[in-house]
Amino acid sequence: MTSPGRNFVTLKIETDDGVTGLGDATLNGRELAVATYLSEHVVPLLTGTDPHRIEDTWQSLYRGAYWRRGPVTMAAIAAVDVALWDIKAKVAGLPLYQLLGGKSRDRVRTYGHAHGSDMPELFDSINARIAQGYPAIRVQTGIPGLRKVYGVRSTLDQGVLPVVEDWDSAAYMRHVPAVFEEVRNEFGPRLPLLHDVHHRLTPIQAARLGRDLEPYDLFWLEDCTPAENQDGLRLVRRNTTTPLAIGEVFNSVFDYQTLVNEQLIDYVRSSVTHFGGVTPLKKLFDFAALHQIRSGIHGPEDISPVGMAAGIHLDLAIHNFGIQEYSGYTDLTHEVFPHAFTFTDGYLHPGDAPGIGVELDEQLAAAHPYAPAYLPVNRLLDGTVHDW
Ligand code: CS2
Ligand code: MG
Repeated sequence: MTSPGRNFVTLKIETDDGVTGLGDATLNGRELAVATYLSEHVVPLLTGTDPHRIEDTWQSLYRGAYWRRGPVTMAAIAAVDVALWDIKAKVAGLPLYQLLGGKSRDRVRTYGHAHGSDMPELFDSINARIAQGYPAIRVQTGIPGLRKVYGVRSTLDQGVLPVVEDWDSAAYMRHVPAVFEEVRNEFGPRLPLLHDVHHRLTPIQAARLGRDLEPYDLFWLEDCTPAENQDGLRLVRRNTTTPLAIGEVFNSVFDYQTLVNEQLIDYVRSSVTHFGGVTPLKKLFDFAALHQIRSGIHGPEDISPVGMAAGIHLDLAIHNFGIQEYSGYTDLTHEVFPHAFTFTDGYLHPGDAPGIGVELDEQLAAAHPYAPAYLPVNRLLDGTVHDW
């Protein structure tokens, strides 16, 4: 575990021949649980096994635990899976994307985050992202009467207890269409715009918001309602043509079964790190492709450069790529995880180093130890807990 600006959990696997592979097991706010799951329950099972048997290892960790799915389990399995892919690709002397079928495109389109508490601040933030070359931009905004721009953390909220934020869905729904009206007027019709509702609306509210935002031609509306209620998306889908993206908190293909089979969404948002690794995420993307659903891998700062790199290899290789979220990292994080992937003019490339192309500076990592930190929690104006 290391905290070069925020906490990351990294697994390193070493073979008898001295080949090493890295995997990301970071679960924001629950890091110690995954680290312990790995060290106490997974590492003893791996010692002495054949690192080339990736599918078999995945199945034995998934089925062999008897207790299935869940973010802690799947982040731990993901770390093993990615480390083994890293090893296999290094042994082959190839960048991972070559083992996934080779490249389907030359580079990986990203979107960046813009946010502001009011319109001038938001416009400045969008202009800053455009100046950095981002070809698509996620727009989040302050809501009159609420204290904070929601769904955004500017700094690491370290501390023993989570920060409490406030929320009012009615105020939000009244305000957001007006924000997109102004953004479209200022930046024109071509700039791809995204928006994250962060699980806060009911299906009928989400349907209404999707409809209200149709004139502004969003690239996607993300997590419009808590999607463990997959049936709820039928109501949203029937009522709006705004494209929908879901899945950053999912950890298994079964979380998507209704959403994909009934084509209720347009983008699947899972990351390598939280979905059990490259092995199951490639399967999800192939399943999604049957329904013309595309990828939109989750890429916040709480996915480490190791998990990010694994995702970029997949982005380059799959046919039904949509977009990759990329928030960048602190300078120190880039130093702790020296990497072959590049970010140029808003596009990522995994690089051509053998493996996933990320190393870990263990000394530097150790100089920045884990520090307890939680995501905020949300309460309505009367004090009721709400989805954050
Ligand atoms: C967000 C995330 O990137 C996104 O779309 O929803 O920043 C999310 O809040 C964090 O990953 C939570 O750890
Ligand atoms: Mg999100």
